[in-house]
This record gives sequence, C-alpha cells and structure tokens, in this order.
Amino acid sequence: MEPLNQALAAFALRGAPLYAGRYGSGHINDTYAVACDSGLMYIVQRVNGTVFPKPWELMENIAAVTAFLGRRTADPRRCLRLVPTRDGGPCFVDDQGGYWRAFPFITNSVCLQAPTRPEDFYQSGVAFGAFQRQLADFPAATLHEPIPNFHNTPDRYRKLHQALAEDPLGRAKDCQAEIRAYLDREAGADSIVKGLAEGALPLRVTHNDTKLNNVMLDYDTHEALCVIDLDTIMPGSALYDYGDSIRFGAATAAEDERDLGRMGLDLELFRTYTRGFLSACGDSLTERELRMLPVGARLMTLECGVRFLTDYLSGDTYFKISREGHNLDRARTQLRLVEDMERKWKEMEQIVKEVRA
Ligand code: ADP
Ligand code: GN1
Ligand code: MG
Repeated sequence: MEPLNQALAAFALRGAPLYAGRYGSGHINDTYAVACDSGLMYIVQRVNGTVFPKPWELMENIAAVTAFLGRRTADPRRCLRLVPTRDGGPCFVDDQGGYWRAFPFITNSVCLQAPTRPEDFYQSGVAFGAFQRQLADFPAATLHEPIPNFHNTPDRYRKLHQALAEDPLGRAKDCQAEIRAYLDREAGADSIVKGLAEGALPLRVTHNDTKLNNVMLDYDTHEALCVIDLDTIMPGSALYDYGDSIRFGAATAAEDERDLGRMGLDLELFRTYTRGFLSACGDSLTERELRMLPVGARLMTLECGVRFLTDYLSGDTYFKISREGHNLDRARTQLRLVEDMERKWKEMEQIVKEVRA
C-alpha cells in the first residue's frame, strides 16, 4: 500500500476518507488535506526526514505542547490538536520509515503568505504572543532540541570562523567588507545565550519559525486563531520568536533583495507587531525580556546574516539558492537591516516603551 494510504488507515479519522490531495505551500513537509464521508476534514503530513533526522523527538515535542495547549483552550479552532492513531499513538511510521501525523483541519481559516494589510501582521503578533502566554508555565527544559544550538549566536559565529579558516571555494576575498562588518559585531552577540545561562532570562518554549504563514487566521475577519508548524519548537528565549518575526516581517524589502537601498526597518510595522505581540503576552514577560525586545530583533537579524554568510563561504550547502551569490545577497540584506536598526535604536526603544504604557 502507498505510504499515504497506510497513514489514512492508521489514524482514528471520523468516517472514511473520500479524498486526499496535496495542500498548502509549506516548503518542508508533505501536506495533504483529507475529506471524510463524515463531513470532517483533516490535515495529514509526512515529516521531512532529511531536515529532521530525529522525527520521534519532534513528535514528542508536538504531542507534549499540543496536549498542554488543548487543556487550556476549549475552542478547537484556537489550538492545533493531534489526531491519535487507532492504537492511541501520536504518530504513524510507514513501511519506508516515514513519520506521519494528523490534525483536525482548522475550519473557516486562512493562512497568508504575505500580509494583505498591516492588521494581518498585528494578528500574527497576537497569535505568537498568545502562544508564549499559554505556554508560560510549560516545563520548557523537558523539550528536545530537534536542531541543537539553533539560536546559539556565539555558536553561529564559531561556525563562521570555521568557514573563514577553511574557505573551500576561495570566496572570502570577494566579501571582505561584509566579513569585517559581521566580525565587528561579534562582541555582545552572546547577550541572549548568556542571559539564559545565568538565569537572567527565563527558558521558555519557542516556536522558531514565527512567520505569518505559520499562523491560521479566521477566514472572514482575519483575526488570529492559532499557531501551526510546531516542528521547530525547542527550549529558548521569547526574544528569539519576537526577534525573528521582526527580522522577516518588519523589513522594507525581501530577504534576498539585491538593491540594498531598499532594505531597512519599517518602524510602523515594528510598532504594529510589538502591539499585537504584547497585547497577548506582555504580562507574562519579565521586565528584562521587555527591555530586550529590540535586542532580540537585532540579534536574530545579525545571526541570520551570519548563517547566510557562513553558507555562502561553505559553498551553499544549507539554504536553497536559485542564483549565484544568492546567500551573499541575503547576508548583505541582513547586514543592512542590522545597520538600520542600530541607526533607529532610540526609536525602537521608544516604541516599545509607548506600546507598554
Ligand atoms: P511546512 O513545515 O511544510 O511549512 P506546515 O505545518 O506549515 O508545513 O503546513 C503547510 C500548510 O498546510 C500551512 O501553510 C497551512 O496552509 C496548511 N495547514 C497546516 N495545518 C493546518 C490545519 N490544522 N488546518 C488547516 N490548514 C493547515
Ligand atoms: C529557514 O524553512 P524556512 O524558510 O521557514 C530557516 C530559518 C531561517 C530562514 C531564513 C530550519 O526557514 O531559521 O530564518 O530559513 N529554518 C531552518 O529564510 O533552518
Ligand atoms: Mg509552515
């Protein structure tokens, strides 16, 4: 039997499946929408075993977090739930070793690739803020790390130094100015990791892929319903999730824009997201976390740039590229964004203050 059909038979779906088709525009997993004769719909997904070499760890994370959220949220549209297998397990392994999971389809919802208006970005802040608040007393240290050291910025710098030392394709000579600019910013890049290690920042559940397309909104009102795509949940800092949303969503240009003059921080979008995020979780963050929100935005941008530069120097082995120098272009936009944040630092701090007031 085809792995998909094995999976459809394995999960405790209500009714017999009438239809199963590829669904959505995720880049990682194989996602199917399934319609049953009961009238119910499901999402059935095969986990990408290359990106996630230990899928059982990631499934244990998802099972623990969704069970915890489910106990706090009665509305099924406001929290992702796992459909168990017929023998009560959280996932199914097909005869080729593929890991599958199933979720009830979130009805009357939409998942946007880009905001249709600033309010959509606000609502994604509400969704990720609510996720933080609801998980504030989850024992984060019990979670696995599907990708170890994911947001360990000093470790990302260590990898950059290694790539520079090896320089396998002789590319370092083409980007001396960028290398210098990134290395100039290495001091202080440990502020979140250090804060976590010293206990000054609390260890929390982090999502780690806080883009708009991992949030379900109500189809009619575009109001936030819930966060999806829980593959990269790990223990970490709330500043990671907030920071990465700003890096991606409050930038004035795409991550791979070649015209660097177009890249910068949109302070109004920064305010919009911060308002949404804090409206949902402001009271569960500590004073230090709140003060460090701009630090989170800058460090996540810096770190992502370091990763792009490292991948460029190493021969583009991690991030998919579709043109020569694609990763260097990305490293350049991130640097531009960091520089613009440094220029607008006082305004960023002021906006956080105003939103908190
Ligand atoms: P990927 O890791 O590949 O991005 P996602 O878990 O984000 O996978 O799912 C891919 C797409 O499937 C989402 O962008 C969304 O459109 C849709 N989707 C996922 N889960 C649900 C759900 N429970 N209800 C409705 N749509 C969903
Ligand atoms: C990757 O797969 P995608 O595009 O959602 C990366 C993120 C980076 C992002 C940069 C698992 O995310 O950490 O911020 O690219 N995800 C992983 O575009 O490495
Ligand atoms: Mg996704």
